[in-house]
Amino acid sequence: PRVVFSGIQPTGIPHLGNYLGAIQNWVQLQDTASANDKILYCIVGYHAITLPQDPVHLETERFNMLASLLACGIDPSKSLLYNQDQVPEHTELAWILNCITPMGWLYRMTTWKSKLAVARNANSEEEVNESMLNLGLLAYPVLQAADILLHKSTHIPVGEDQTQHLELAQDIARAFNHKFNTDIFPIPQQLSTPTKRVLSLRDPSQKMSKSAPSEKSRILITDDPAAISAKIRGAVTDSNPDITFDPTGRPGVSNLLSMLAACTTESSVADLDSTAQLYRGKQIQDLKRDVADAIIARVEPIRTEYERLRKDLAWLRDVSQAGDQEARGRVGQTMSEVKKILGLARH
Ligand code: AQP
Repeated sequence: PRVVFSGIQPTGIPHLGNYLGAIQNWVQLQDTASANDKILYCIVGYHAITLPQDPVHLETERFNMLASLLACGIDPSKSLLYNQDQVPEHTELAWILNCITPMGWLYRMTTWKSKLAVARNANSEEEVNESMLNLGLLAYPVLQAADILLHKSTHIPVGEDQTQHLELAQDIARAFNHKFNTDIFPIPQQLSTPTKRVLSLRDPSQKMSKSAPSEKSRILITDDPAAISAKIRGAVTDSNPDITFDPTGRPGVSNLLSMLAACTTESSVADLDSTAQLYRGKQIQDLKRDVADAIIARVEPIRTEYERLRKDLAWLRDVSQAGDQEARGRVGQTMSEVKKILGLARH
């Protein structure tokens, strides 16, 4: 049986990258799971607080994320959907894993390096070095490994930006198993979608991200048709008028083609060269119009469902509390096994 697990930070409404790179796959895995599989998705509040968060805002974002995931098709009768921050074993296991993870592994993470670069740019006046950033930010991927290993997860559907973190989780699982001569943790495998990486509409050298300053850089699953059309019309491409698929040389236009394919084809493998051929002799505006229409067709039902669900706070609370309770019930066994292995069993 498979244990499918993934998480998302409550740091804003999900964008098309989160949806096409991860959430859509979560729904598909949930809907095609066999009776023995376990499907778990969580909202990772403890990851969100590795950067400063306004508490009132964070509370709202946690509900927004819950409503977003439900609107995208996560079904609490098929998947266990819960809040990581309401299950203390996540941080308990993270502490244990902190104690076997060399800091060198963490300093190598590109996410850590980019957070450091952002901090340096924001404080260009003063010298910013690693020792001035918070420990939680460095340990972020260890908490992620704990999230995964706490459920003995086998399959992890995430976007390409998470590959390095997932490899670290595999290394930590192997290190724990080896150190204590056990096979308690399966080595988790990454599951990717064909649209592994959706790019920013303003700067196609970057991934689409919730935290990028420009709202025009991302399409939210709650954007209305007019907003989607405007953002796609403004998407940065290049000066070559031809429409060709070349992700390295022409990331902007290639991003439009891959979003189009992801929103129109039902099959899991999109042949982007042949999508590009359909636009031979046409203009970038023609492509942008079709991309916007395809995204609107995908997003509009989600947006409407989100609006409906977000008003039903009582139901959201019920779903969330039931999920948290079930999750707390599931993790005790693994934690007891881990503590026994360490010599920390209850007397
Ligand atoms: N641009 C992307 N393309 C494909 N997949 C993506 N994911 C994120 N951005 C893209 C995938 O979405 C899942 C949940 O992301 P997250 O919120 O936990 O992580 P993140 O990488 O921090 O996402 P953001 O949107 O960029 O948020 P901020 O700006 O707050 O850091 C993951 O599976 C991720 O791979």
